[in-house]
Amino acid sequence: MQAADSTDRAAENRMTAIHLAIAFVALFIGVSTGVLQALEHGGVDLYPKVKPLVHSYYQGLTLHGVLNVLVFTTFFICGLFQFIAPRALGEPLASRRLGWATVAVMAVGLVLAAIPILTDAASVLFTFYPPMKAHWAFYVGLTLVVIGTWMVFANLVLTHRSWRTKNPDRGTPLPAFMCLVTLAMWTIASLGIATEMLVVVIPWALGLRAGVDPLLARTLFWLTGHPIVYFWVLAAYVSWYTLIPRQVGGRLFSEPMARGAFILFLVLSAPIGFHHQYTDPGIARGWKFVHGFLTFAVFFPSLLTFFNVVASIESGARARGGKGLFAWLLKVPWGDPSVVAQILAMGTFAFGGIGGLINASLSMNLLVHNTTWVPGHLHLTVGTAVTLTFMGISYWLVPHLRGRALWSRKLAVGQAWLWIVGMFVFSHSMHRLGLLGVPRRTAIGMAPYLKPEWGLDLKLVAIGGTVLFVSALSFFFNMLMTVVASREPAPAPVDLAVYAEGSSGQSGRLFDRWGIWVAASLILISIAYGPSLLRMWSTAPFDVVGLRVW
Ligand code: CU1
Repeated sequence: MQAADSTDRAAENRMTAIHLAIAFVALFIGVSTGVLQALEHGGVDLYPKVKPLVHSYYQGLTLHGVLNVLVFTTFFICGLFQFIAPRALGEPLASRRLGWATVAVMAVGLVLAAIPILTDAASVLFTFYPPMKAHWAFYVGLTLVVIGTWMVFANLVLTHRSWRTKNPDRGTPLPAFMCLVTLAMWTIASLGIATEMLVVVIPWALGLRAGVDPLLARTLFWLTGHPIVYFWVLAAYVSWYTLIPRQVGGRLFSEPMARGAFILFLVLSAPIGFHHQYTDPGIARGWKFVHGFLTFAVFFPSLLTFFNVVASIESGARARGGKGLFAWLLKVPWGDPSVVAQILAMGTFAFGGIGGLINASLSMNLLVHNTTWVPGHLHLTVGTAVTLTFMGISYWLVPHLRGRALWSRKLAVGQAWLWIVGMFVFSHSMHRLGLLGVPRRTAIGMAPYLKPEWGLDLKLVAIGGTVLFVSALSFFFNMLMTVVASREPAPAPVDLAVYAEGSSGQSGRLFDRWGIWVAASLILISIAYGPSLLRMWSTAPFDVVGLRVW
């Protein structure tokens, strides 16, 4: 068996480091405009002051959305998966050349998309709903980033294949299995946005098509736009399932259940996008109901995850001497910033999940649709469950890549708690304001319909947002100091190979039958989307001209 040698690992580490560095720069700019938006809601509009850099609230909001939820997450996940999967398989990354080509394609895409955003030629927010029309480079750039994720998937599939030839009878090691399932789900789901870009939006942005069809574009967008949330969340789950149990000194409660949950995500994540379009005309009520039902179904593997991971943490805490019904919680290693950040992220996700069920309810959605409730919800899910988990991962991964210990563990633990405090204030107020009817995606400070009863919560949005910004700054400061100033050697890395030993059972093999699960996913998508998309496509007049509303 030809295992990966240290030169392979050194090159892979460099690749991962570049992905992470780009992700952090994106996050930094994203949170910097984020705090401006929060302050604007609280009545402190700093946008006129930063005019040379950012022209308007809406350009800032586009930067915030695109950089945080599209760029930061995608680059972080691509770097993380190319680090985890080859190690779990004990193989070198199949093609280093493909790996570097991926970095190049994604970086070029990012630059192409960033230029029109920074020059205020693409202030269309991260959902870029037509007929709002951005410069073509914005769409082409984002498409290249998506293509980069497919290249990561291809590289990991090839890596898995060379592992398989040497291990014909074993189940795929759990961390690698989870990375591959996540990328398979994402690759299938991203066909929606790829079609939107290549067939509908880019020809229109280039002037090859006179008009666009907003409903068709939105439908294709949400075919990808909901599962992209699972692309982010599953990357966090990979860490919760495979690393946290070891970090707390325990073991995963049930490995077959973990694999089963991921397969359910592969099958159920995509055919549910209509829950973002309950108020859209032109989609039959019955199909909206089907998507609503399936959205509730995909809640189930998240429940399995919560149970499995919390049971694993409990086993670790009990192994460290924890006792009682809840007193074992005291034995969780609360001084380990990586553990603290991820456990707090997980706890927050429970609230995000409950809010998600409200969003997904056909009737209750009408109350919260297009209000600040929705970004309030998003900040619990992608803004905390995912982001704080990625920060927690960074607290061990960046020191490992750099070969130096984390600069300050205390600052890191404080940062995670500060994030939770800031997010609680911010998100709770956003949810409340949503129920009072405050619109999302809107510069509220200049709205003529501002109501006095919104006042306190709008102030709390500004306060919560500022606390979050301070927390983010301390994260970046710690990362920077780890890279440039830390002198102590990094502690031994988390042992990813351990699951390579434990997963040779039959259940591993059963879940490795990719063909069945991918086919099930494609069939379900065809059923849930086929009739509606066919009708939209055959009746789309493509006659809506582009608007520049900013
Ligand atoms: Cu969704």
